[in-house]
Amino acid sequence: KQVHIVGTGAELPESTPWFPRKMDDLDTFADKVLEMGEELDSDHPGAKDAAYRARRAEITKIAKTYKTGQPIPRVDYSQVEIDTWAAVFEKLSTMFPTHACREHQYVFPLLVQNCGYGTHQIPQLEAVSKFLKDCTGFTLRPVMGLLTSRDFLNGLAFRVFHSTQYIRHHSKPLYTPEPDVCHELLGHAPLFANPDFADFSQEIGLASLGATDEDIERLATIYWFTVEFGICRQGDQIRAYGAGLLSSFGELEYCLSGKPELRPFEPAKVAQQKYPITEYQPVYFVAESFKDAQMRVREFANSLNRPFSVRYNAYTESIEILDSK
Ligand code: HBI
Ligand code: FE
Repeated sequence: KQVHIVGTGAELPESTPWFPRKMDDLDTFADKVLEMGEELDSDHPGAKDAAYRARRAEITKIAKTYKTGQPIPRVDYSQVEIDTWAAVFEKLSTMFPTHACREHQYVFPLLVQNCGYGTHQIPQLEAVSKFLKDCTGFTLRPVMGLLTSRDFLNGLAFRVFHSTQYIRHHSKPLYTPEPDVCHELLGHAPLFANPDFADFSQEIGLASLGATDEDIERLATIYWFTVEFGICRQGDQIRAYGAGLLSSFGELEYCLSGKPELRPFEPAKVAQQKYPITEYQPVYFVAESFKDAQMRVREFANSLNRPFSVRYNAYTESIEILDSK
């Protein structure tokens, strides 16, 4: 189906990859998960635990059937699951005051007050999603596991963050090879309550709509070194804002230890950086602020090879396509 570009009568080139145009187009992502959606890799701590796998299937069923606009169904977590959360929560919350950026520290107590954050329960996605919506318009959507980079980034254009709802295996509370509810709620959620960070994240999402596969790769790399592993300058200190850091006891310590290499956040360079996914990062990029990072990403996005530009209409929850670059 051809799509007209506003104000020109021109059409999107046939070769443009499909992208969601309205919020409920995101419903089509539900069953397109990469590995670990249902099956677990052989090196996953829960791979041989049939009860754990069955429990995951029970929880991911919510994401499989979830539709735009519905409240996210609650999960009644077991005591074993709550104990896993508690171990992660206790360990990380002692480090946040010295290692997390000020935006994360500002929001964290609000999540305790409003969303049930604490040692003794796992917060419900619905409560967190409602809170974020009030702060910045961001919402959470339950997801079965890893989405493709394209689908995952496209969601951000709508201020939607795809969030897992299951928890890591209890045998290794401080380790997970994939996103889980601890990573999403302790690492990601607090930052999406910050308006500048929300704008920054959406900027990456907008750039990903209809982008070529090569440009998706570049944007996914920028996402990796910011939303997942970003650090930022705050006064005379550096602090972590990336969720991969804020949800990892070991790497949170390491990234600010002076050992890894730190470089300034310049998207064109960041986009070319190779990175390991199972070890600590050898290099981190330092943002001066979320506003500055957003401006740089916008400039980078304009340099990409896409013959149209887009903007999000929050009233209609849809994407408008414009011809001017
Ligand atoms: N899918 N559910 C989910 N969560 C993520 O954090 C995620 C993803 N897919 C890809 C991805 N992250 C990134 O590594 C980038 O490729 C965007
Ligand atoms: Fe993440």
